[in-house]
Amino acid sequence: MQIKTFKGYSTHEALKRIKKEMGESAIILNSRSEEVNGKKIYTIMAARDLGVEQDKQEQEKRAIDNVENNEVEERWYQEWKYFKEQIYSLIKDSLDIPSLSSRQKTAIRHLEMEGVGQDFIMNLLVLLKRNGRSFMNILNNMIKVIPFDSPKFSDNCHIMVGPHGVGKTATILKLALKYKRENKGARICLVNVDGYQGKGKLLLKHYAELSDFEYKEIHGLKDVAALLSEASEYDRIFIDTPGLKRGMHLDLWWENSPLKLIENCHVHLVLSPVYSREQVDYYLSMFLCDRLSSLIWTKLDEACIYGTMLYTGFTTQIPISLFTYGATLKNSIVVASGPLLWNLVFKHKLPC
Ligand SMILES: Nc1nc2c(ncn2[C@@H]2O[C@H](COP(=O)(O)OP(=O)(O)OP(=O)(O)O)[C@@H](O)[C@H]2O)c(=O)[nH]1
Ligand SMILES: [Mg+2]
Repeated sequence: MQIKTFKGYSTHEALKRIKKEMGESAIILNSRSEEVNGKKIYTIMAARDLGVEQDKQEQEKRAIDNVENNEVEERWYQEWKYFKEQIYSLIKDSLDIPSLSSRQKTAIRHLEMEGVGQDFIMNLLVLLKRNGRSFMNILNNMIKVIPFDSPKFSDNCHIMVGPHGVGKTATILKLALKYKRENKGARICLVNVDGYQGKGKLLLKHYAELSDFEYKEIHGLKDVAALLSEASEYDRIFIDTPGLKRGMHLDLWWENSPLKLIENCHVHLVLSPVYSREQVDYYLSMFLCDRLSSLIWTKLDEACIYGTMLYTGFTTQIPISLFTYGATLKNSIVVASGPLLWNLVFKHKLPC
């Protein structure tokens, strides 16, 4: 797809240019006028689909380039990881912190066993040595938690991204039902960009019918333009996306997706503590980018350790916003908070 801005001394002139360059199938995304040196200039933003086939070819070519670059990066990463482990064991032994109580030492050992990773432990030890503040204060500063219902996430449009099968569709349904329960008469729209995923699409459609939500599908720019023109009618719009192919990156996928027209939205990366740190690293290499607003952790009920949540929160500095902890849609979702997180990590206590 192609998006371009056209200018003219009249809308007619700008439209003529659009027609000439983009053809009859072009769609108008927005238009505005401004005065420049006393003359009115009309600016129109238009878009056209270059065709699914061309988009697909471009995506595949870029995916192959990515795989080649990733192999070189992977070798560097493994070497660097090895050096870091050596340095870590040397520093850890020499880092004598007399003020550490036996409870704190036990807590640090527990965090190590949870799999938070060496960087996390090193940072914690250095901060404890440097300013000796309360242990929990330091932990709370290392991991950001912002509840999903905080004003920070007040835009009505929420987009879920993440690996296949992590629970994106289930989380959207749980969120929509929760929002409806807490806000009587709320207008909620469920949107499927998950074109190839029959099951997710059917689930969204089914629950939309049952629960009186609006249901929409996005297949191209026109659908997004239509959604944007109605967006203010909804209290919440939840958008479901497909998992990404190996070698694809969220930024690249986004660039080629009609979703790129959406400016005001929150993009949440959905992950689960059942993944190992290596698996999380792999997913971060696919999804980590500036557009992410929060981390949502699913399948807490299926995990036996929770260190990857701290590892990811610390390495990305992206706030944790939401937890889900059950395969059923009822009573299995809660907005994140510090106490819930630490109860999970230190006591393995589920939020329910
Ligand atoms: N136990 C448990 N199961 C969950 C949770 N969240 C989702 N699931 C289950 O995980 C499976 C996959 O969930 P989906 O919502 O379809 O996952 P998805 O990310 O949308 O998957 P794709 O659309 O295939 O990428 C379903 O069987 C869900 O019921 C959770 O918090 N706990
Ligand atoms: Mg799905």
